[in-house]
Amino acid sequence: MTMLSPRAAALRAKLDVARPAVAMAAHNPLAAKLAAEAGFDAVWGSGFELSAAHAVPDASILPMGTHLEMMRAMAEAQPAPVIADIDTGFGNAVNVAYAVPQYRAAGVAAVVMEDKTFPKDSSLRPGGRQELVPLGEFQGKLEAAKAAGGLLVIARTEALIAGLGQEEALRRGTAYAEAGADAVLIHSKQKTPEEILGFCRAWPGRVPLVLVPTSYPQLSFAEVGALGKVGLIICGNHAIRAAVRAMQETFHRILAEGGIAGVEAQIAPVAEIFALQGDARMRQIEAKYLR
Ligand code: SPV
Ligand code: MG
Repeated sequence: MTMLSPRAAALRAKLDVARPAVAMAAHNPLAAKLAAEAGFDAVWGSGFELSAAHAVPDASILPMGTHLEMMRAMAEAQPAPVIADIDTGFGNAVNVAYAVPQYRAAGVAAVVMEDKTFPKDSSLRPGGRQELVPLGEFQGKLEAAKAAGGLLVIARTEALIAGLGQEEALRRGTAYAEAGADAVLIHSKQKTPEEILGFCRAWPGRVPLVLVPTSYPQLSFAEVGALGKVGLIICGNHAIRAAVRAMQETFHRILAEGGIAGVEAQIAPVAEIFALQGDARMRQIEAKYLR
């Protein structure tokens, strides 16, 4: 089996159930770089964010290539491990067997694959279509993903999202760990953390859990750490939500004030954007090679 890449190994080392790693969502390389600069342990290559950035629903609308090239660009732009959200794996186990090596080659440290049917619907969408594939079928998909080697494979069960209850969620999570998953992502859209806390307490702890606390934001990272079961917390969509509000406020203010002077103090200076573009590196290249 191919050895873990350095960034995959670094991510694995950070999946510490006593002190969970924290990943921030990103939808482009700039957001990924800002997440790494802020100090997040990893970057979440969110399908929801990328879909939103294209102004389409998170429902298997964007082609795999669009997501894959964004993950590659995000991995190139900054040093933190990228965790790619590959949704349902773009089809069955055969599709997974062809897709995951491409993600490995793109430099991602981990893939997260969920046990919903293809095409998927967003887990958080009110009244969304939440149908799961049979447990055995998803084990086959996980085995196909693991066979690629070189990266971590995180299995995500949508049993709670689909309303199937804790017992089914535990049955699936356990079966996915047995199929070789390096961690199990358990998702809930309850507005309070009781459902997820119940699952975490009942989890036998065979592999670390992963949480995406979007719906129950009152649960702090310290409280998650105290459970001793969770290795990774994903901030699922906070880059795109922050960007949307910041752009709306700036755009409205410019039109309302009839000029751009008023927003000057609230937006990033142009010099900061040059720095984020890697201007320092280009100056070195210019000095060395431009004659
Ligand atoms: C994503 O960010 O794309 C996720 C998390 O998969 S959620 O949108 O909550 O399903
Ligand atoms: Mg997603």
